[in-house]
Amino acid sequence: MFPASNYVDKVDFAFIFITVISFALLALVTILMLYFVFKYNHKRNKKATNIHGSIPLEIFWTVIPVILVLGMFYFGWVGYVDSVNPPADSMVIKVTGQMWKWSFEYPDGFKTDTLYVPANVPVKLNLNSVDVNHSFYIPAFRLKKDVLPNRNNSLWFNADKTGSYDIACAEYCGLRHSYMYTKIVVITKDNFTAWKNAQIAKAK
Ligand SMILES: [Cu+2]
Repeated sequence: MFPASNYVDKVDFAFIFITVISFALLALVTILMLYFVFKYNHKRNKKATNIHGSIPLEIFWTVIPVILVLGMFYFGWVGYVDSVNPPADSMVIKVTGQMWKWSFEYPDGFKTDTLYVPANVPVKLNLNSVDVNHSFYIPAFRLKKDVLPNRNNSLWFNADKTGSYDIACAEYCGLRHSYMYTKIVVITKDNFTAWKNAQIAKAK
C-alpha cells in the first residue's frame, strides 16, 4: 500500500509500535504466570514463601514501563502536533455535516457533494454541523475529527496520491447515519484547475 496522505506513515507506525509492545507484554505476563503456577504450586511449596521488597526489581519494573509509555506518548504527540498546525498556504474548504449528508463549499463560492482536492497541495477543512454531532472520517488518510454544531473544528492534510477514497460519518447521528458516505477525489493540480473553472462556470 502506498500512503494516501501525510499522516499514513506516522499513524501506522504508532499503531504497530503500540501493538508490538502490547503483545510482548502479554507474552511475558502469560509465560511468567504459567511458569510460576508450575514452580510454586502446592506440591512443591508446602509452606508459602514470604517475600520482602526488592529495590532493584522495583526500579526495573517502574523504569521500563515509563520508557515504553513515554515512547507511545511521543509518537502520538508528534502526529497530533502536525495535524493541528496547517501550513499557512493551505487551500481552505468549508465542510458541512447534516443529517445525513456532507457538503463542501470552495473558496470560489460553489458547493459540491463530493470533495475534490488537488494532489500535493495542503488542504484545510473547516468542519461545521447544522444539526447534531457528526464525525468526519477518511480511513485511507488516517483522519477523523468531530463535526459539532456551534463549534469550529478543523483538520488539514496533504494527499500524495491521486485516487478516490471513502468519507464516512463516524459518530452515530440518527436513522440514516450508516448512509452518510461520500467520496474524496484526489486529482492532479491541472485537472483540479480545469474542474474548478467548470464548477465556477456552472454556478454562474
Ligand atoms: Cu453523521
